[in-house]
Amino acid sequence: MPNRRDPTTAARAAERTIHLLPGGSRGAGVGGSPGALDGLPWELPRVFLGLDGERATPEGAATWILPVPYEATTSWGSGTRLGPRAIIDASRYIELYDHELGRDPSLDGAYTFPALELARGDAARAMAELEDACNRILDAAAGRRVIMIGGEHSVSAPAILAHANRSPERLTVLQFDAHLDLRESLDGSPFSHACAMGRVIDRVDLVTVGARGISGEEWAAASARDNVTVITGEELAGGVGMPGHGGPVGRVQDSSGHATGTPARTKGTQRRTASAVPGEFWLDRAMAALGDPVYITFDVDFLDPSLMPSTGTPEPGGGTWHQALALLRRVFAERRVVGADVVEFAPLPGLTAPDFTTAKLIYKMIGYWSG
Ligand SMILES: [Mn+2]
Repeated sequence: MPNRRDPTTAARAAERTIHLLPGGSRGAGVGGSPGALDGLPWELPRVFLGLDGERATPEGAATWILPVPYEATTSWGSGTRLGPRAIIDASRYIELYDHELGRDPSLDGAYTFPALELARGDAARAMAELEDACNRILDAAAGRRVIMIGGEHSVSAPAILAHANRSPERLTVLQFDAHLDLRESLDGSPFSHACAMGRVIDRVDLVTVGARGISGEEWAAASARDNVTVITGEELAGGVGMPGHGGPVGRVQDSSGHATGTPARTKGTQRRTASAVPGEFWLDRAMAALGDPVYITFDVDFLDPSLMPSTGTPEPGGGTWHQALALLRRVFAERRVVGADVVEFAPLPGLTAPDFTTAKLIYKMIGYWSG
């Protein structure tokens, strides 16, 4: 665990203290206190990365973190309402220097909003409140990166709609998920976490990676649409994805690199030859199907439950940490990403590694996004 109170940090903290005083000591949690108390060994602020000073202010931060601990329609395991707090707590122990990038992305700053508390007992109203909030936050963001932390997956739909409504070009959603979430409704609610993509699929193109818990209805819906590309968990593992099914493999690109909308029902042997990196054809196929701009929704159950048990509907056979980063790295490098969320994290008491994994995933996204 990195010690944020190392000499370098302390020196920076001393600089910050000068303009925080008197009486505005953010880190101390003793607002209005005499400045002399600023030097006490207070814990790091309970905000993303534990930042303080100018780079943790809305104006001074290039990234805004929006916690939305909304949980209403969970199918099995519960606890996504506790997700944002656990992620934020864990994020304070991330090593801020990113050796892959050779820099410290936190220097661009990150501001953490208070959590949004949406209407309870009325999902339609809650979703309307969230879409309104996203619209107003995106207006205020003025180009800053906004990352929403769920909460259950249903929160993604209003955020995606807010982005789609303000994008002159058609938006592509890149979904990391064990599930397609393409149901029309679940348990009588069209706003269920299992319907998040079903609510937006008429408005956006969809590339979904890691699917392995798929209903017959969803598979049929995905197959019938040419704006949906599915990369299954089997395909991630080097298989061909739903062997014998054919299945929805979505758009392909012609030689100019332009998406054609032609169903790419390729055979496994052909697909391998096109890959620059053997065994990673799925990565090329995901990139080929991705339009521009892109919104990323990352359901943590994309990750294998051995790595990510802290989620409501875990499925075996998921993606690895490095597969997630490999795709994220390319998407941020090769597309214009307009927004992102990380959802469905439900902390398990006594098991902190998944909290840290999710926090670090968000920090890697910030690093790639700012590259
Ligand atoms: Mn899921």
